[in-house]
Amino acid sequence: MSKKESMLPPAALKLIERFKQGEATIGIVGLGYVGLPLAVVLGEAGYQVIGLDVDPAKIELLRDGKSYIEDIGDEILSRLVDDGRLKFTTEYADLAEVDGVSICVPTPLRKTGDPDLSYIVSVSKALREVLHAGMLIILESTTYPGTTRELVQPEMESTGLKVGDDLFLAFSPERVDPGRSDWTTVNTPKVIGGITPACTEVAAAMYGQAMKTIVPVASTETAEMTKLLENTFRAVNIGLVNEMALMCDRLGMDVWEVIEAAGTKPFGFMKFTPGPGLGGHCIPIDPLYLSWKLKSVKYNARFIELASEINTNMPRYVVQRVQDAMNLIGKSIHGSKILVLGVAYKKDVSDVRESPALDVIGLLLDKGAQVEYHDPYVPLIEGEGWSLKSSSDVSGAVKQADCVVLVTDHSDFDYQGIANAAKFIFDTRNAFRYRGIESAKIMRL
Ligand code: SAJ
Repeated sequence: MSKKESMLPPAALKLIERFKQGEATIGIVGLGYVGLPLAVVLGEAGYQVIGLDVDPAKIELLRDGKSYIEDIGDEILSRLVDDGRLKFTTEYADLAEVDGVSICVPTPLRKTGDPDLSYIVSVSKALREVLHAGMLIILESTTYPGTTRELVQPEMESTGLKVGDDLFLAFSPERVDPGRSDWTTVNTPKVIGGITPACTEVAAAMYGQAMKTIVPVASTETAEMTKLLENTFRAVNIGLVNEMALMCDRLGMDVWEVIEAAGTKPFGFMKFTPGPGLGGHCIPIDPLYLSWKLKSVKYNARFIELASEINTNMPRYVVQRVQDAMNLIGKSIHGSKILVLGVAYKKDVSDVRESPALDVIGLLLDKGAQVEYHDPYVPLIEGEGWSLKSSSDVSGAVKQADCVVLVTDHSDFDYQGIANAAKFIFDTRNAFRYRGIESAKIMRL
């Protein structure tokens, strides 16, 4: 036994042994794009896994070995289900005997823009009823520094059990990038911060059997803040490059050429590209958890606020640029046929959460345009007071449109065919020129 292990409480040592011997059972609460891949990875590592979700339809599909997450195939899922390694339930009572639980529930924003921790709170209260000595809880949901200690720990300790002695509590940020196959749950380094050092050790032992690289940090707050830095870094840099687009427009310069040239610097620079706005359920939202927390200590997180302001304004800027471009060809947006190509929040995914395309379409409709869209991944979309179906006849829609606005640069669009057939194109992603397609009828952000 190492010196470090000899400092651990007996319950920690026992739990670490159970993880290392592969005798442990793990519960996963929340079976979305984080929880389901995590359940599969832990099952593959040899654990017995019980996946819990409040949606009975999801549980029914999973019990039948049917995956609803693009990164998880039916084959691997059904193999683990058939082997009895993966079980699924809607009942917290089924977690009463597990050794560890990972909480992978959403942390959205309320309409007011404040963090919505209701899912974490409800799960903590439900888990309280099945908590037992010698159990580990890991929170994975992205949240502001302090959440694990201020919200989850009191709930756990209201049972009379003491975190760090009888049971263990840690935070470990999810780093899942949906659709990515090079960096996965297994090979992406896993940051883990415990309420106490023993909590960190126990959590590292659980994940260490399944993941290649464990990165222990000093506390749950450090782990929570690490994730927020990662995604704030992206939001701020995307905001910067979007403002570069506005500045280059003002100066009559080509921002895409500037970025390509800057991107040739082999060190000290990381390329981001401008676009129609900031979509997805991570990057637009996570930084606002941080700025909200800082307000509680009377600090104004200016970079985050400014980036959010710039990124949020990009759909309006795109529509203004389309309006100006159409004026050049003697047309107004009002009454014109406009085809929006691609509405998912980023290329080659079907997710439309926070997608800027919804704002672009809403603004075009407000200006009186006749709007159609085509997105092979998204059959139907709804905005405030409108809903549209994806046009099935994309070549006909391209031909009939007065202007085609490329919002999401899906890889499988026929860019050359679109360029040949369209009257006029506004490209918010530089997608045509990236493919060597240039024409006087193609304007860029
Ligand atoms: N975007 C730009 N310009 C860029 C990069 C992105 O406008 O240079 C836009 C995208 O179109 C999208 C939004 O920003 O609308 C977010 O894009 P993203 O590439 O950050 O994609 P996400 O939201 O899927 O981010 C995920 C993140 N994963 C998690 O939060 C767990 C992020 O940490 C990953 O780095 C990112 O995937 C990735 O690398 O693809």
